[in-house]
Amino acid sequence: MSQAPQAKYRKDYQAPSHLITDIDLTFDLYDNDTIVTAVSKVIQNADSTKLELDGEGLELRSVKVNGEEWSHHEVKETSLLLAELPAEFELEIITKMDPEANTALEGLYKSGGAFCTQCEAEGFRRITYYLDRPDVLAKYTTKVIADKTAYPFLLSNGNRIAEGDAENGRHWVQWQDPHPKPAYLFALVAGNFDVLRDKYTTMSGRLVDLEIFVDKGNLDRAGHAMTSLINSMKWDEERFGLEYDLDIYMIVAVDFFNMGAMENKGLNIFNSKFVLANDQTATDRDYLGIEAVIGHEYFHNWTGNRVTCRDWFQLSLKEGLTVFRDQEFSSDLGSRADNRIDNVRIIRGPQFAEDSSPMSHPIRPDKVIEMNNFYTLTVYEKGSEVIRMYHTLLGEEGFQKGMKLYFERHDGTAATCEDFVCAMEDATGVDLTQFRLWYSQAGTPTLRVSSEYNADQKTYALTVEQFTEPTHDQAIKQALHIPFDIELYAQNGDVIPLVMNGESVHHVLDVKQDKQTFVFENVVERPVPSLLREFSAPVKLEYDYSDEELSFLMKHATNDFARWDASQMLLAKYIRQNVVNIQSGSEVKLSDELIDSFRGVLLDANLEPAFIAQVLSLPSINEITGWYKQVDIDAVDAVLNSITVSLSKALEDELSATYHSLRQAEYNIGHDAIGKRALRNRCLQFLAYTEKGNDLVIAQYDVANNMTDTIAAMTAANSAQLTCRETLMSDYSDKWKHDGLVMDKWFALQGSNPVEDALENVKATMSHEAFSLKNPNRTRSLIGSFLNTNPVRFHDKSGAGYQFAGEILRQLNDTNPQVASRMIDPLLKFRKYDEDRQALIRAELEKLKSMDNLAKDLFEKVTKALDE
Ligand code: B3K
Ligand code: ZN
Repeated sequence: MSQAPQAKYRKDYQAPSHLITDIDLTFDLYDNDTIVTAVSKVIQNADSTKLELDGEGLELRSVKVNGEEWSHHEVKETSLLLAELPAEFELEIITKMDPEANTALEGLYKSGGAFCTQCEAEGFRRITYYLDRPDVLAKYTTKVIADKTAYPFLLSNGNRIAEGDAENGRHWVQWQDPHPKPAYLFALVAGNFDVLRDKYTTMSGRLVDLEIFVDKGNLDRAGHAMTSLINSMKWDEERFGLEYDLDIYMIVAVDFFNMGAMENKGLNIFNSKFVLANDQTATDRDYLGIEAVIGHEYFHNWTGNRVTCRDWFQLSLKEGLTVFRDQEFSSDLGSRADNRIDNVRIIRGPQFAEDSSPMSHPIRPDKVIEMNNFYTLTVYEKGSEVIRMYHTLLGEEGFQKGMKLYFERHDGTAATCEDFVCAMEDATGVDLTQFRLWYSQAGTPTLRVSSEYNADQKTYALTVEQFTEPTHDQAIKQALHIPFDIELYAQNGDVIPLVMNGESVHHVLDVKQDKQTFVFENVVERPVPSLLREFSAPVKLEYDYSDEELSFLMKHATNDFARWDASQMLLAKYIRQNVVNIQSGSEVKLSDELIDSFRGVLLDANLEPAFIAQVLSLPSINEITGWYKQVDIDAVDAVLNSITVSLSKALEDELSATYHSLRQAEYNIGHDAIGKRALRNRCLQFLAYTEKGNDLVIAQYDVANNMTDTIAAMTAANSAQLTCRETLMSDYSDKWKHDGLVMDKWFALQGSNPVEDALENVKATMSHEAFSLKNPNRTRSLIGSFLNTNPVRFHDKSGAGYQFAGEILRQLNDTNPQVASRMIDPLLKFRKYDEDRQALIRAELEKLKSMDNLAKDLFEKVTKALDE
């Protein structure tokens, strides 16, 4: 590396030296020599005659100011410096770039046969020299010129204003976006597609054209995306009063894409994984994922596009808020409890893990080397939990008042997280001074709770202590404002009204101090407390529940989430205990109490099947890893396997009865049907470990009329290592080998295959005809699942798994640093493992660090991990 990459700090924010009000772009598209002409109207915004424009990987052809060649310019490594500029001018820049060589999939690149773009966070600078920062908002006009046969569709943001034919079989289309926007929302697509069209009438009666572009032949897989889009538009009007603001909304599905999707104004570009689905190719989870991501990108139109971010440190302003909105959307359309449980699993698993890793950062980071490294679970998912806490503290009405004021104040501008807090405060009169700490403090707070019942006084005292362990980035922590939702139950299950100082109080307590005691009156018997209901804050809860109390809560808590949470706490107790048992050479034991509680849930006809399926899902090994300073991965794995086997033995009859009773002849994706399949397939995962397992799994695979059941059978065969595994895997591969997206499920199973020679198997799978390290979906499916969902094999003490990861990372560093940077995460957490493993992982990190061309993305993570 010529020079170590430099960090940027939030505190150094400065307004731009110039504003750009309009930009007129012309793209003459060719695979290797695309010429971009950018004509901008530029106005001085500070007392400066110099302007430094961002640019990377560009070949400068010419610079003109007010029509004259401008010699006062200097091409630097990542910028173009212009000098002696007038106060206001027209700037014309012509550059050349090579889309086909762009394997990083950032800026303008080719996906399959199509041209497409990805500009967030800082990809526009790979298209032309520009002020590539989110607080510079301009009106875009874009002309796209390309070969007419190969690229019949030429798309960009806004409305189509003109089109025509050009020389040599080429044609052009010109687009104009009336809404000023930052460069990261720019998009361009050129290709040959099938188009699914529909229309939507907004609440004020405007007609919007909806168009979904998919690869030729995939039209029968676009329907669910369209339904999801229409549902999103309707939901945002009904719940948030927000209406769409252009006459056309386009979504293009591409196969080569670094993340899920991108909210470019009027022209979303999607990873095809989040568009394409039919019964034969997609699982229920895929369908729900599509609904969530289509919703998410649509909701960005207001929270992200209409009000954007002043700088990238503010990313959670749009992402946390938009994740909250998409979670609410999914919850309103489907099961609230099921969604909440899924979201909480993510926080307690990978988000808590990130908090305690070298990459730990607050939802509003203070220091960034590569912005793409901060599209994290912390910014997104914890960011959404922070928005949810406003909602819990202010209620739906107060929250919506705050949203309204936020839009009134900031529509059409670039705002900060502080602006958002102010809007919430000013709209409701609630003081959020201490609450603001959630934006600046990293790490996971712990709430340590104890209780004391006084039978004479009839009082019940809950003492709540909060503390946050130091994180890699911050040593000193302060007390946060934590909404703490509780309920107290009498022995018969009745809810005990909460009374303090003679007055009835709300069930959400305001925890604000390091240590605080809440004394409840008129409590006539010792109650069972339900704590942190709905996971009212992203914290770890410590309370010494007995097994009886947890079983009681599994039956009597008034909401599904709390009942599920009790089941998880009960399991957690046994997992911890049994890890100790295994380490000391004794056997895994479960109590009758635990087995009876799970049997009770399985047989309870009043419970939703989806909920029962959640109760029967053990915490992931990654979540469990977070419970320990150093984890014994082999012991945890052995315990999880034994618990699965024990439960399947103890509950075999009930599991089997449930499994057979839930068969559905027809496939549909209604939420009831999804819930029933979820439970049935959960039962199958247990039954796979019984004697009948192999036959049941084969039978299900053979008769399955949908991908959910097919994959469930294969997953069961994979985890229980059934003899039928090979046959099912090769049958599937024969059928789907020409479809990378469908093969991803197969690659993921290969990655997570617990077989002893898993690594050799993964390596061999890399030469499968459907695999390519150039495609991020393929890479994530095979390599990502080996690194993240096959802990025992990946962490094999020979170190072979780490060496393999290192090799792949070095390759990806050269072709696609963003994907490399996602892949490296499990290695950053090496301190979780024993000394020998630590040394082996460190060696791989050191090797990466010594690379000459180490990308900023990996540089940032590797140095953070090693320099602690
Ligand atoms: N805003 C994009 C994410 C861009 C990631 C850039 N590395 C998708 C989303 O969150 O909706
Ligand atoms: Zn987003």
